Order: sequence, then structure tokens, then C-alpha cells
Amino acid sequence: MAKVAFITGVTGQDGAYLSEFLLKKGYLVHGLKRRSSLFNTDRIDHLYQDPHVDHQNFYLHYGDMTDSTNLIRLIKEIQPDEIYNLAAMSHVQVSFEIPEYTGNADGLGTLRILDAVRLLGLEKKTRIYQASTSELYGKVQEVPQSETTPFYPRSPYAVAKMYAYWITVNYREAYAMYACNGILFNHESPIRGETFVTRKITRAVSRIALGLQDKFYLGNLDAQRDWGHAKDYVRMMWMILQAEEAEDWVIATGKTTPVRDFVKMAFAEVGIELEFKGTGEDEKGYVAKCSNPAYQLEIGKEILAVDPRYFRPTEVDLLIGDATKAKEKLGWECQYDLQDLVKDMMKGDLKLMQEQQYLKDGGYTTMNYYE
Ligand code: NDP
Ligand code: GDR
Repeated sequence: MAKVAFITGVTGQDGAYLSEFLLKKGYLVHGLKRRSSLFNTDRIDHLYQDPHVDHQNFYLHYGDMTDSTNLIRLIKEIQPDEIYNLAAMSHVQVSFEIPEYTGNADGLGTLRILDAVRLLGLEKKTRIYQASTSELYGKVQEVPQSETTPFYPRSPYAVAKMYAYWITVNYREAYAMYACNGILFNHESPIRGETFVTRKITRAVSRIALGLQDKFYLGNLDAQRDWGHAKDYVRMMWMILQAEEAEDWVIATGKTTPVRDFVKMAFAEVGIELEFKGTGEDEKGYVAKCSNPAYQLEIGKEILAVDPRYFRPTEVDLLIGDATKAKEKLGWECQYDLQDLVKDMMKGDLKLMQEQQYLKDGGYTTMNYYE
């Protein structure tokens, strides 16, 4: 009998990669998607199956993490062997704008999943993966950060995820449920959401190289992140649920890089070197130091500046994870390093922007694709 998985957040970056991964493993995959006024299934359209054909193994259901009755009904119908709770309002800066909703979806939403499993008497059958985060560590107390590092969340998002972390531990201890936290450090890919910093950079660099955009703006260039590839990380989500005992796990590369260096690596992919041109405290401008005949870019043109609007009220300065436990007990290793990741993302965005350029040149679109 095929195993049955239920993925909340199936339309997101991780949900899409995890669906692909589980389908290849022979799972029946059920995903929770939100109703939206426009299609929101771009990342999983290649997995879509016509419900009128036989042998379907990928199903989508409408629902929301703020709606308990919907979640209870779906889990009752699906009877999942594994639940991957990936749905969340996942943008740290946006969480300062919508803190109450973030608490509801990310914090209480996790409780709704755990309690549905308990209420339906599925404690012995259903294993639960909770998408916990390195944002829990927040203000730097120790590096590298491991399963024993104390938490100090620095945003409404991180505080909501802290509730989710502890309610998962509590249900495991109180009701003998198989429920685990994967404390994942930042992971990115060509299908990363466009407003997270890595994707914002690779999109803007591609557009600038092709002459579709002059300049772009970022916030804190000094923040350091431990960036991995999402494909490596979804494999670990599955491995975490296959372990004999339910535990909490840090998944990270163990290397950290400032945002500024990620920008330089992205420009290097199109043969462009950046030069810093200080123009005052808040207006640190970067110009192109050389050009590449393959792309349209003037030497000396300002292509990046810092805009304080992207600064956060409280920032997480330095994340670097220690995944020794997962390496030793689960055999965790990553196939992509940061250079591979940047290459993969730049390849994807250059292709996308070339398509946009073609449409624009042909007069098929007048749309601007600025964030
Ligand atoms: P995304 O933002 O790409 O995807 C989030 C998913 O959650 C989307 O499918 C979104 O739907 C869905 N969602 C949001 N709010 C609700 C809601 N109220 N009800 C139902 N669905 C909802 O995130 P990622 O794929 O990058 O991350 C997956 C999970 O892992 C998240 O919980 C995130 O917080 C966590 N995480 C991510 C890390 C990373 O570096 N990527 C690191 C550590 C943890 P829609 O498409 O309609 O918006
Ligand atoms: P993060 O990711 O907050 O780590 O959360 P994000 O890419 O948004 O920010 C990383 C760092 O870059 C700095 N930064 C900017 N960030 C954005 N988004 N836009 C900018 O213009 C910009 N300029 C500088 C930020 O200040 C920050 O320091 C991600 C999310 O996926 C969470 O859901 C997840 O839990 C954590 O990673 C681990």
C-alpha cells in the first residue's frame, strides 16, 4: 500500500519540491491550497493531474491554517501517514506589518494540525513534521547554532514559530505523538518567493544585465545567513519522519555568508564586478566596475543602493548552523554548495527575464516586473 502524505503549504517553494520528491517515492500526496482570485499553483502545475483520469496520486484541497473545521475534516478524509506542516506567513519583514495574522496562521495553525490528529485518534498512525526555523535563534547568543542553543526570537514571525516549536514538543511528550521539528536554516532555489533577498537579487541582477532595469535597492547588506538549496532540505524533511524516534533536528550547511557577498556572486555570474561608492551613511551606492560584452551595462553606472525601508525593526545579524546531529544520525549531507545555488538561481532568472524581454520587444507586454 502506498504511503499517504498531507502537505500544508503545497503551493510554496518547499511544498513544490517536497511533492515532487514524495511522488517519486511512490507516495499519494494531498496538498492544502488557499483560495485566491488568481491561480496560485504555478510551482506545482507540472504535477497537476486531471481528476477524471485513473490512478491519480496528487490531490489538492482548499483550506486555510486559520480554519480548524476544514483541517479536521481534511485530515479525517485523508487519513495521512505523514503530515508536513509547511504552511505559514513566512516573510519576516511582513510579519511586523501583520503580527496578529502571523501568530494565528503560523502559531495557532500548528496547534490546529496537532490537535486535529489527537481529536481524530490518529496519534499512533500519523507522523508530523513541523517547519521550524533558524529565526528562533534570533539575537546571537552562540555560534554555530545547534539543537541546544537557546532561542531569542526577533520578529512576530519568529515568536509565532516559537509557539509552534514548543506546542509540537508538548504534544509529543503529552500524547506520545510522533511529532518533530526540523529547525531549517535559510534554503533557496530558482522557485524561491520573489521578495526574499536571494531571489530579489538574482531577478534584479538578471534584469540589469539584460538592460531591462537600471538599478535596485536592498536593506541590510551586513546580515549573514547560512544558505542551502531547498532540494537538499526537503529530502531531510522526509528523512526526519523516517527516523526511529521523534526528535528535533537542525539542518544547515555550516557556512555563513553576508548578503553583500551573495550580491557579488550573482553579478559575477554575468561577468560583472561591483565597486563600492560611498555617498553617505544611508546611501551606499555600488557601481559596475567592468562590463561584459554579452550584456548591456555601462561601467561606472550605479546599479545598487541601500534603502532603509528594507531595514527591520529588529534584525537577526548572524546565522550559522551546526547540523552534526543530523549528519551523524540521519546521514545528512548537501549536494549543492552556495556557488551551485547562485548558479542555479541565476540560470533560472536569466531565462525568465529573457522571455520577458522577448515579450516586451515584441510589444506583447508593457508590464514592469519591479518588486
Ligand atoms: P513559502 O512562503 O514559499 O510558502 C508558504 C506556503 O504556505 C504557501 O503555499 C502559502 O500559500 C501557504 N500559506 C501561507 N499562509 C497560509 C494559510 N493561512 N493557510 C494555508 N496556507 C498558507 O515558504 P517556504 O516554502 O520557503 O517555507 C516552507 C515553510 O518552512 C514555512 O513554514 C516557512 O516558515 C518555513 N521555513 C522556511 C525556510 C526557508 O528558508 N525557506 C527556513 C526555515 C523554515 P500561497 O502560495 O497561497 O501563498
Ligand atoms: P530571512 O530571509 O528573513 O532570513 O527569512 P530574507 O531573505 O527575507 O532576508 C535575509 C536577510 O537579508 C536582509 N535583506 C533583505 N531581505 C529582504 N527580504 N529584502 C531586502 O531588500 C533585503 N535587504 C537586506 C534581511 O534584513 C535579512 O537579514 C527566511 C524566510 O524564509 C523565513 O521563513 C525562514 O524561517 C528563514 O529564512 C530561515
